[in-house]
Amino acid sequence: MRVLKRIPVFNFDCTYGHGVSNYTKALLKGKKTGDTHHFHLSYQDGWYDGQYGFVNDKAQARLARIRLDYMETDAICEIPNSQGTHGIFPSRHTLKDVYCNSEFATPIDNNGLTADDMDAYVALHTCIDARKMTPKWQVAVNGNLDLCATDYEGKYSMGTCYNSEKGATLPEMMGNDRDWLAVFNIAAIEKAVAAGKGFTIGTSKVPVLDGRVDGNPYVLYIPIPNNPHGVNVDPTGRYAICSGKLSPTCSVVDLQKIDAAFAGTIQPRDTVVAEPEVGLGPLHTAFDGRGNAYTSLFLDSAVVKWSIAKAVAGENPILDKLDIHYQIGHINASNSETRRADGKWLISLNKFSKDRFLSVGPMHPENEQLVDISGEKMRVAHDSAAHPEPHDAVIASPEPFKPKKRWDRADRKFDFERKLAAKHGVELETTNQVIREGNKVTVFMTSVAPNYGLNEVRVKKGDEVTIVQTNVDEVDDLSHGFCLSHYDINVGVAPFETVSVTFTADKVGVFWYYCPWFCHALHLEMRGRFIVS
Ligand code: CUK
Ligand code: CUA
Ligand code: CA
Repeated sequence: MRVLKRIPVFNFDCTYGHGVSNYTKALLKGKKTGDTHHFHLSYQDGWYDGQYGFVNDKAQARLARIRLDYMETDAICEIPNSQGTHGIFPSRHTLKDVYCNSEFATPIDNNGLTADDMDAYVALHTCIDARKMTPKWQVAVNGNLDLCATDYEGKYSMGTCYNSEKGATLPEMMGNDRDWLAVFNIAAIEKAVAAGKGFTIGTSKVPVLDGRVDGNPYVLYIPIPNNPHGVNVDPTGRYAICSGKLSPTCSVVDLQKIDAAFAGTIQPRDTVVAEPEVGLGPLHTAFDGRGNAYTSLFLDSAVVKWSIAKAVAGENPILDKLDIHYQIGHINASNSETRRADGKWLISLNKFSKDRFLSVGPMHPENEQLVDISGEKMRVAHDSAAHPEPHDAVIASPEPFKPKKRWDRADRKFDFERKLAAKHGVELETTNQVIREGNKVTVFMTSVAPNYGLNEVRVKKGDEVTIVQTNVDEVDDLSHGFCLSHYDINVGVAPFETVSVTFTADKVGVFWYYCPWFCHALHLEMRGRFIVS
C-alpha cells in the first residue's frame, strides 16, 4: 500500500513538468482541470500486455493513455458530442479499442435552442482506437450510460443506465423500477459504420449510429432494477454482474444468451439468470477466480462475498460479509479483471474515513483497505489514509510490466526536439549553444550533475525562447530539471530524456535558473543566469 509514483494526467505537475513542457502542453491543449474516475490496463488474450493504461476525464469528456514503458501520459483524446465521460473499458482480446460512456445526455444539436426538449437529448457510447487514440464511431442510446465493461472475446461492450426516465432532476431519475444494461454488438456496429450508415453531429466527422429505436441491431437494453451502477465481467467471461444502487440485488447476465436476445428468439430480460439479494447499496463487483464475487455495499459499509454458481442455481449464495470503514465505493481484487484472477488480495476504496485518522480540517482523508481473500473468511490486512478521493484501482501482478530505467534516445517523445536540432545542425546529446533566428532563440543545453552545459543565457526582451534540455548523466536515477525563477517554468528531466519548454522573455533583468531535482552534494550550485536585456 505504499505510493511509488503519482502519474499526472489531466492536472499540472511541476515535478515532472506536466503541463509545462512543450510535449505535455500539446496533450492538455490549455485545459487545467479534469476529473479522473476509472483506470484500466491494456490486454492481450484476457491478460495484461503491459503496454498501456487508460483513464477517463469526466469533467471535459476526454480519454487519456498512459504508456507503461515509461509510466507517463502519452496521448489525450477529446470525445466529441459528449459530456460526463464516466465508465471506460478497453478490449480484452487484444489492443484494439477503448469504449467510453457518456453519463450526461445532451441535446443532439447542443446549440442552446433545444434545452427544454428532453426527447432531443442523447447519450453516446464512443469507441476510441486504442493505438491512434482517435474516435472511430459513436452510438446514440436511450437514457444515459454509467459504468462500462467489455467481454473477453471482442463481441460486446456494455454500459449501465440509471436514467431510463430521461429525467433532469433526482426524483425524475428514480421514477422507474428498472433501468437497464445496454449491450453493444460490436460486429454489427462496425459493419454498419463500414457501410456508411452513420450520421454526424455538429462539426464532428465521427459516424454516429442510432441505437435508440426499438429492435435496432446495435444495442440491446436489458432491464435491471433500480438505478444500476457497476457492471463487471467475471474471469470466465460468461457473466456480467450489475448492481442496482437502489435495489439490494446483483443481476447476473449470461453473455452466452446475448446473441439470442439480439436475434429476438428470447426476451432481453431472459439473459438475467440470477438476481440475488446481497445487501444495501451494491455498487461494484470483483472476482477471485474460484467462482466467487465480492460486491461493495455502500450503504451497509461492507463487502459481501457470494457464489455465482449458487446464485444461478437459485440457492442462497452469501458466503461472508466484512465491515468496511466507511462507505465503500469501488472494489477490486488481484488480477480480477483478467482471465487470471488469483484470489489473493482485495482493495476497498472508501469514500469516508470519519474519525479514523487525526484531523486535518473539514475535508478528511479517505481510507483504503487491503483485504486478504485467500481464505474462506475475508480479513483486513492493512488500512491507510488516502488522498481524496480514492476512486478506482486495478491490482495487477508485476510480471507484465517492464518500465525502463532510462529513456531510449530514439524515442518518439523527442521528435519535436530532434527536428529542431536537425534544423540547426546540432546534436541534442552534446550541444550547449544559444542559437538566434530573428527574435526566436533556441537554447540547447545538457545536464550532468552538478552542472548545466550553459551557465549563462543572454536574450532580449520580447524574444521567443525555447529551452531544450537533455539529461546525459550516466547514472541511473539521476534526474535534473529546469526551473526558471519568476518565469513560471519548472520541469523535471529524467535520465537521458530531452525536455523543451517555450516562452516569451517578457521581463528584463537577471533570473537564475536552477536544477529542481536534488541530484548531487552540489545540487544547489547547479544553476545559471538567464539575462534579459
Ligand atoms: S463510479 Cu465514478 S462516481 Cu467509479 Cu462507482 Cu462513483
Ligand atoms: Cu541537477 Cu539538482
Ligand atoms: Ca432510474
